[in-house]
Amino acid sequence: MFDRRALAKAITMVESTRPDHRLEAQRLISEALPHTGNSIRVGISGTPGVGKSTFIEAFGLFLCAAGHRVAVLAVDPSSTRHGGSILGDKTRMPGLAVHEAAFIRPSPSGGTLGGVARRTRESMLLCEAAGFDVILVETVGVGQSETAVAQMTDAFVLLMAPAGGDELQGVKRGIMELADLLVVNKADGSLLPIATATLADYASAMRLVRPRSPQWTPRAMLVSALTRTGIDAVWSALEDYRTALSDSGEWSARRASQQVSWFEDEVTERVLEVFHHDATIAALRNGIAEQVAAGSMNPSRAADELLRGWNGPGGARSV
Ligand SMILES: Nc1nc2c(ncn2[C@@H]2O[C@H](COP(=O)(O)OP(=O)(O)OP(=O)(O)O)[C@@H](O)[C@H]2O)c(=O)[nH]1
Ligand SMILES: [Mg+2]
Repeated sequence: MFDRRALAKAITMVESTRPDHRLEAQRLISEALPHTGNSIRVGISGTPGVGKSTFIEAFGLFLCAAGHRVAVLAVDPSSTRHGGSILGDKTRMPGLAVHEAAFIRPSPSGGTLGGVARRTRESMLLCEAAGFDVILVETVGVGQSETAVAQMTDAFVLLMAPAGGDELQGVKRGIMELADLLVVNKADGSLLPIATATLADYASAMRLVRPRSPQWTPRAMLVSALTRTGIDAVWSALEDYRTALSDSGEWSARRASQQVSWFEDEVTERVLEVFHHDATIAALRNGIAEQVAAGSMNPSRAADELLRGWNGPGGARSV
């Protein structure tokens, strides 16, 4: 059963880099796994200031009122710079922060995108095991974190601000391709006309990008997170999306392939870890780097040279 403190502690374990904590985290994940899978995992992205937190507050409260349990996680590898956005996130979501059917976990501070992504995947599972059936993963729409989030969630919602034609031109096609749902926020007051025009622009731009799924044509819609209008339509669209993908088997196929990519990421990470902690490599590395810097060895040959020095984990020659 849901125990907020136990969940928070478990997430702290999976966020820790201490080797003994890693073992404990793996145990917790194994325990959680049989109780996972019964949720919808939604990535929510958008540029700073677009209204992600305000939207999640409105959307989360709407879902809680409808009987759901909502967990909010944040992926923000850049948060090292400002030491995490704990206060920011919680004060922007005052209602959700104190709601008994909601759980907000701010960005783990620091680390590589890969590390943050792994912790988020594990945290999602822990939240599911604790009985949360809607998992919202917030990420700032800069850098590569949205791709990582789109790959670990079921649905990807892209929030956009009302904007003129020039700004629209600047929106990267890559991010549009990720969106299952494009939501133009701030459709209120004096911004309403421009939001409406922006929606039309995006809707036609979206017709040019290849949809992620053959079962789903991405939709664009207007909301105001501030006045809480259009929020229910976002949820109905997500439910339609879930139905379309579930009926065709794509939902579970995607989750299966996400498990495999997670495994692949873990392998890559382990190999790198072992490699970087290898004594022979450490001894060779600087010397070879000096030759590269001096121009007496080309970087590509240097990499071969370094790998030749590696016996692999456990001493078995593997390269
Ligand atoms: N008019 C209007 N303002 C909004 C709306 N949603 C958010 N805002 C305002 O936009 C500003 C940024 O909102 P946030 O929710 O903090 O945006 P964010 O995307 O979470 O920002 P970061 O966490 O910094 O990336 C705040 O001043 C909000 O009050 C909306 O629907 N309409
Ligand atoms: Mg925010």
